[in-house]
Amino acid sequence: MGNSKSGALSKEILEELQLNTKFTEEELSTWYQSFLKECPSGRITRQEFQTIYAKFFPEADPKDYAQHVFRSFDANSDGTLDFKEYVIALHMTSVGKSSQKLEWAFSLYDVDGNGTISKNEVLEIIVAIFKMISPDDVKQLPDDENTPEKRAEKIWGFFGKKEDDKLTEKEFIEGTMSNKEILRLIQFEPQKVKQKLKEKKP
Ligand SMILES: [Ca+2]
Ligand SMILES: [Ca+2]
Repeated sequence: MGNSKSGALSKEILEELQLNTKFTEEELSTWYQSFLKECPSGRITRQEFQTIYAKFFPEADPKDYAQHVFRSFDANSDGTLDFKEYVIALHMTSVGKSSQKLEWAFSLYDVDGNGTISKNEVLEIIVAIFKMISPDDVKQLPDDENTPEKRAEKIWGFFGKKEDDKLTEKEFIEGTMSNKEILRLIQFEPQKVKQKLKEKKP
């Protein structure tokens, strides 16, 4: 408030976002105004992000998954999402090319951020995903993927990895692109949340 920066996007950020996302200047400026209306501080905290998720999954427990998604969006790891991180994240997860989506998925699964994925990290994300699947839907799942452990085991097997092996980003992306089954098993598409977030776009 009273800060001249709060009303408009800086030229620098605007140019960077146009370059990275192909949104137009008008789109970004209008979007920024509605972002500021929702988040007057210009930043989304982890707590606020979790609250958004919780609203759309009233019967599930999306807290853990929301935490992981938040971490993967928080590019500079400062514990908040600014407009730039928010736009790039939404771009990557909704309209981005599939290679960008998979880069994002890699960062989601690389829980400790060390550049490789372990089997435990796969399990951790799948456990979080299972907390968001309704019990009725779990009943519909094939027998070899109806628990987090089985599903993680199946994914790991598809990559041809041994128990203590690690997956590099290249292996993850190439494996996922060449095997639709892996792609299906690693993802959870929170359509409702995405649609709601997209409504903030002009
Ligand atoms: Ca941040
Ligand atoms: Ca890791």
